[in-house]
Amino acid sequence: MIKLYGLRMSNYYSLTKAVLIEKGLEFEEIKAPPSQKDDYLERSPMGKMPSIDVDGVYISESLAIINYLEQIQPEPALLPADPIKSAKAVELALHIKLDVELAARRLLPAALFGATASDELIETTRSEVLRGMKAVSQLMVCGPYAAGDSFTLADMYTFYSMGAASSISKKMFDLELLEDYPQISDLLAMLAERPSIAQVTAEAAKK
Ligand SMILES: N[C@@H](CCC(=O)N[C@@H](CS)C(=O)NCC(=O)O)C(=O)O
Repeated sequence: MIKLYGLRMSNYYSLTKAVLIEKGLEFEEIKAPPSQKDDYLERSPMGKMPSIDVDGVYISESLAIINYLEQIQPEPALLPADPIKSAKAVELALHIKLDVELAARRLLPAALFGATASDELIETTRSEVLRGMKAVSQLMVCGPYAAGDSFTLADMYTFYSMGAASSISKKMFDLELLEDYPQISDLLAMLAERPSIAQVTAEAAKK
């Protein structure tokens, strides 16, 4: 059985868990906070969560894990069969992940743990996040799902990465990130009701 390592408080752990549930795969959750210890790095070379263990083989990085899960359990598909539509869904997921969430994440220690951040870092991050949002909104179809008429991994990244970026933006820039993007807000509300995502949220609240 697949072992999923990490903590329920992590958005990328939650995303990966939601994908496992979507695909109806059996898995075991193993609590493993991020660490730089050798045994952890063997599973996840940057010491981050999540990672999975498949019969002694470790895979880190949510997108690599999802790619593996998509191949061992093609249905329900998280990517459209059409190659162009599939590439566009991955493109969108990557822009959300790298240009919005990862940009905002630089201020996570300040937003969540009271670390100090220079005015320069705050301003640079704000402008990068806004640039990322512009790129994402250009690609986001909301028809009704992020990349078109079917649920894809871009919806998973929309839910889990956009939520994190919104919280950081509110705290650090006093900015409602989604204020100018009502369609993305509506999509987030719809995704929150999706059974796999709702289950992950409920279980994370239990701790
Ligand atoms: N690119 C990674 C990101 C994973 C990530 O940033 N995980 C965070 C928790 S949400 C983490 O482990 N942070 C600890 C650290 O940065 O050392 C993925 O997609 O899986």
